[in-house]
Amino acid sequence: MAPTRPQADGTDGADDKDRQLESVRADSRGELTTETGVRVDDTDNSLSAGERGPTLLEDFHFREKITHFDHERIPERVVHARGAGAYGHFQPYESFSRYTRAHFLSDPSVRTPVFVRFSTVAGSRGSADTVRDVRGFATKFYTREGNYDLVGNNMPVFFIQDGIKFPDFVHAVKPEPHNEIPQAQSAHDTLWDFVGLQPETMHMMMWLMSDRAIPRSYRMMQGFGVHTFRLVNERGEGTFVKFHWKPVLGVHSLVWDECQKIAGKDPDYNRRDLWDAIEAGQYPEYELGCQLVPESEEHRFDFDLLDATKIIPEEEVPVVPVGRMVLDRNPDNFFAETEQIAFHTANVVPGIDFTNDPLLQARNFSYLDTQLIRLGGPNFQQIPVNRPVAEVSNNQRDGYGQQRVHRGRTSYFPNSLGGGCPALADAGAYTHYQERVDGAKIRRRSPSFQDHFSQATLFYNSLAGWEREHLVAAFRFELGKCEVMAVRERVVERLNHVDHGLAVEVARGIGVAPPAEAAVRNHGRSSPALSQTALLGTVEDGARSRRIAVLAADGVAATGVSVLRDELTERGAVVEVLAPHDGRLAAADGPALAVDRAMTTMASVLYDAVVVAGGADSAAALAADGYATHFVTEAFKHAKPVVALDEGVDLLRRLPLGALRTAERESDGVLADQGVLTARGGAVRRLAEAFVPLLAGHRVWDRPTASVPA
Ligand code: HDD
Repeated sequence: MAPTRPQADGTDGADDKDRQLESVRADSRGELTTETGVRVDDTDNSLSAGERGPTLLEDFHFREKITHFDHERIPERVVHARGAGAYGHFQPYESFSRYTRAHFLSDPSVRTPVFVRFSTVAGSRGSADTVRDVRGFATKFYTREGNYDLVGNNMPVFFIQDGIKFPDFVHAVKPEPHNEIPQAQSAHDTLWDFVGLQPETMHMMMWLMSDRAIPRSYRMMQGFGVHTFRLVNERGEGTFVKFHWKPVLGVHSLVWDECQKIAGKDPDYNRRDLWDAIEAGQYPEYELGCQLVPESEEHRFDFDLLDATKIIPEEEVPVVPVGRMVLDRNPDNFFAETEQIAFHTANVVPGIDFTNDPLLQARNFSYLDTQLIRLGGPNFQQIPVNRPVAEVSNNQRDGYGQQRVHRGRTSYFPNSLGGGCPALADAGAYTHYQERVDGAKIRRRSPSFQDHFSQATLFYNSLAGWEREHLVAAFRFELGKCEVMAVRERVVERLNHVDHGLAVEVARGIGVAPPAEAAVRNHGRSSPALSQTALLGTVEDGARSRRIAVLAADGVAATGVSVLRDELTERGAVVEVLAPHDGRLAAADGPALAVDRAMTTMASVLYDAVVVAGGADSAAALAADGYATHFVTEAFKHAKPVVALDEGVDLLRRLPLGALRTAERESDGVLADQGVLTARGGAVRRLAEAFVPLLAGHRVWDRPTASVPA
C-alpha cells in the first residue's frame, strides 16, 4: 500500500506521483531469492570444492551477489553531489493565466506533486552539510502537461555570466587537483585566484561570504530561479519573470564557528533536520513568488536582464505571491529517489520559456548531457522518480536499461502501419516563444554585462550591522587560508571597488596593506529586502520545530522542567532533556525525570536554545561538569537564547558571559538581559511567554560575545 497521509476531506492524501510509484515499491518480505527469482537457502557460505577448498565458478548466487555489489556505485553529480530530498505538492493561490498558459499555475484547484532536492555545491556525496557554500533548491513539478524543473539556488545571482566559464569556476572551487584538498571548502587559493581574476564573480562572492551560505535549515532559506525566464500566455504574449521561493519559517543562519563544529558533531545536520521535520509532521512550506517585467520594459534597468549576476531589486519590481509548496513525504529510498532524480533546466511545460541568458543557454545543454553519464544512458527519464505523470508516447527506442515494452511495428513518423501513432498533438503542445533573433556570429560579452560591482555594493549597503560583521569575518577567514599573498591582495583590490571601508577592514585582518583610497565612490543605494532581517519568520508561533536542550542532573527540580517543556512542546518546539548520564534523573521535587540523551552524545551547536534546570544539586553537578559549562557558554557565544531556572541561575553567574545581568529580578519573577531569561520561584509559564519571541528571532545578534570563550 502507498504510504498515506489521511486528509481532512477523508481522502488518503496520495497524489498521482505517489500512486505511480506504488507500482515499483519493493518491500523486503518472503524468502530470499536471486535476481532471477530462484530461492536461496544459504547466503553465508560460498560454494567450494571441499570444506577448505577453492570457491567454484559455478556458484551463480555468489557471483551475482558480488557482481551486483561491485557495480552499486554511480558517478556522483559533478556539482551538487551532496543533497537531501522530499516529495510534496504545489498549489497556486489563484489563476496566473494572465501571464502563463501553464496549467499548474492557472487553476487554483490543481495540486501538483513535486520532488525537491536541496544540496550543497562543492562537496562530495559524503561531505558535511554545514560548509560555507551555495545551497541548491531544485524542484520537479510533475504537472499534467509534463515535468517542469525549476533548478535554483538559495542565492539570487551566480558566479559567472556565460556557461562556458562553468568548468573553470567549478575547477577553481573544487578541491585542488594535485592533492584533492580541501573538501567542500571555498577557503583555498584556487577559488580566490579565480575570483580575483574574474570580477564578474564579485556580487555572488558577497552572497557567499554572507550568512546566506550557512543556513540553519533547508526549511529556513530562500530559493531563486536566478535567471530571467519567460512566461507565455494563451495569446502568445511573453512576460519576463524571476522566480522566488520564500520559506514560511523565515530565513535564518548558523554562525561560522558553529558550522565548523557541527561538521564534526553531525555532518548530516541539514539532511537530518529536513527528514525529522517531515517525520514529525512539521512540513516545510515555501511560497512561490514572481517578479514580472513586461517585454516592453526589457531595457528599463541599469543592468541587463539576461545577466545572471544581477538581481532585480524587489523595491523596483515587487514579488507577486503565486502559490504555496508543502513538503510532506520523505522518500522511501535515498538512492532510488534522491540520488537518481535528474533535473534539467530545459524541462519546461507550455507557458514557460527561456531567455537568451548565456548561462541559461549553457545549462540547457549541460543537464541532459550530465544525466547520460551519471545515470548510464538515454532512458533515465524512465527511472521511477523521474517519470512524468503525464502520458509518454514517442518513437524513441532501445538503449541501456529500456523499461518499456513497446508494441507494434512502427517506431517512425510518419507512418500508416501503426495507424499514424503517435500522432502530432492537436492542442496543448509546447510552442517556443517567437522571438526575433538576428546578428553576426561573435564571441564577445555584451557591454551591458560589464558592471560587476554596483550590485555587490547594493548588497553590502543593504546588510544590517551584524550581517556586515559576519561578512567581513568570512572574507578574513577565507582569504586568511590562502597561501599566496598576491591572491589575497588582488581580492582586496576588487573589494575596494565594492566599498572602501569593507576593503580596509578585510585587508587589516589578512596582512594586506589596506588601500589608501576608494577605487570608486559607494553609490549609497540599498535594497532592504536583501537583508535577512527583512525575512524573519512569517509564522506567528516562532517556536515551531525549534530544538531546545534542557541541561539537568540528579537533584533536578523536575516540575519546572516539565511545565516549560509542556508549554514549548505545545507550540511545536522539540525539547530534549540532556544529562551527564542517560536513563532517569533523581528529582528534588517528585518522581524521577526521564533523560532524552546523554549530554556527551550531543552539543550546544545542535540546538537553537539551551535551558539550565533548577534544583540545587543539579545546578551544582552541572557547574562542576566542564562539558555542561562549555555547553552553556558556547550557546551564549553563538547568540542563542539561554534560559535558567532557579538554582540554574547560579550556574550562569559562574560562567564567563561578559556583562550579563542575572542578579536583579523584575517584579514578575522573570529577568531578561541580552536574550538570557532567568526565572525564580515558579514563574515558568511567564518565562515561556518571553521565550517564544526569542526563539522566533532565532539569535540575539546584538549580544556582546567577543570576550566569551568557546
Ligand atoms: Fe547547475 C546541478 C543549480 C549553473 C551544470 N545545478 C545543479 C543542481 C542545482 C543547480 C540546484 C543540483 C540539481 C539536483 O539536485 O540534482 N546551476 C544551478 C544554478 C545555476 C547553475 C542555480 C545558475 C544560475 N549548472 C550551472 C551551469 C552549468 C551547470 C552554468 C553548466 C554549464 N548543474 C550543472 C550540471 C549538474 C548541475 C553539471 C550536476 C548534476 C546535474 O546537473 O544533474 O549539469
